[in-house]
Amino acid sequence: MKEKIQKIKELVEKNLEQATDLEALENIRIKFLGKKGELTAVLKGMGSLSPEERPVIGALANEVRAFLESQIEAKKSQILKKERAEKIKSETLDVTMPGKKSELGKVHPLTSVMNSIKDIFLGMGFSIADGPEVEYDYYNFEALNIPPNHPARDTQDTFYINDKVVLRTQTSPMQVRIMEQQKPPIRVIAPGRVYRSDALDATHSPVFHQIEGLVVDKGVTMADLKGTLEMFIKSLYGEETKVRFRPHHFPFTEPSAEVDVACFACGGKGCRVCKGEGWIEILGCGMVHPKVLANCGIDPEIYSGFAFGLGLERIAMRKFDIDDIRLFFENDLRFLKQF
Ligand code: 2NM
Repeated sequence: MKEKIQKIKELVEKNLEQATDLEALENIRIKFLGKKGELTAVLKGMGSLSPEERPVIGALANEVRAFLESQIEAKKSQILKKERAEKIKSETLDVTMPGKKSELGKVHPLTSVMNSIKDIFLGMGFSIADGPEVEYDYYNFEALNIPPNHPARDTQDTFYINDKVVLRTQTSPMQVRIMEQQKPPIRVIAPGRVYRSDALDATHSPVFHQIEGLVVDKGVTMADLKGTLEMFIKSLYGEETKVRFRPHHFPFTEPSAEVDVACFACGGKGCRVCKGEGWIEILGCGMVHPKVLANCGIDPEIYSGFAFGLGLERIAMRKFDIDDIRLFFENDLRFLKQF
């Protein structure tokens, strides 16, 4: 039995010399030292030995097993070292190879105009509010003094989720929420996506963006409205821009106005861009209706406020001379690359 063990030892050593990869190494381990391996088989046959021989052979077998295991480990690290060296040798860097150009994305034109507008209002001390696009009918209409039969509520314009829930048609519901939560002074803009059930064409999209603003405090007047909006428009379009306020009607403001700027293309003479008007409408505004303030828990005897709203797409279309609103939403790279 001693000889058998000695033989196995020699065989393993011989096999190890020839092994060149990890797989061969593992096969050797299994063949000789594994559960069904040759050395294990020898140990299993120890029952036939005499009681004197048994401990001697047992010790020898264990000694050989330990020796062979360490031999295998040594060979293993030798092979790994060699494989690593070969890998490093084969992976030389060609520093003269031209690099891969990674293309930079661009800011979407709507985002770019939105950022400019936000910056202007932040600079005037406004904060920015964000809120739900799926909104209660109450916040979108009722609280804003838009009664049940008002044409703005017509199902032709509004996407209804159910009797009480709509996709917001303006961002002013956010301002109702703010007036409910905050005591004046309030100075906030609410930018975001709004939804109207319009057919898609060159100038209409069922999804577009609005920025609405709100200021509420003691003693806020129409003069504050005019000053703030003139400053905003001149920051956006340039200091020389001519601005005019025209009477208008909104259910949530009284009095209400629309604001025009002198056509940047013809300077006011009338041309294709302003459709002969000489003026281009930019935004709607007004003094917040006392009923709206009261609906939101603000006493209209103590506080007053002004509000305004503008559409982002129309401003961006004019700024970049884009004649089709659909271009903003199609994500055609040939379009987006130009900004
Ligand atoms: C506009 C025009 C005029 C407006 C009113 C309010 C609120 F909540 F304070 F009543 N938010 N926005 C408003 C006023 C919006 O958009 C053309």
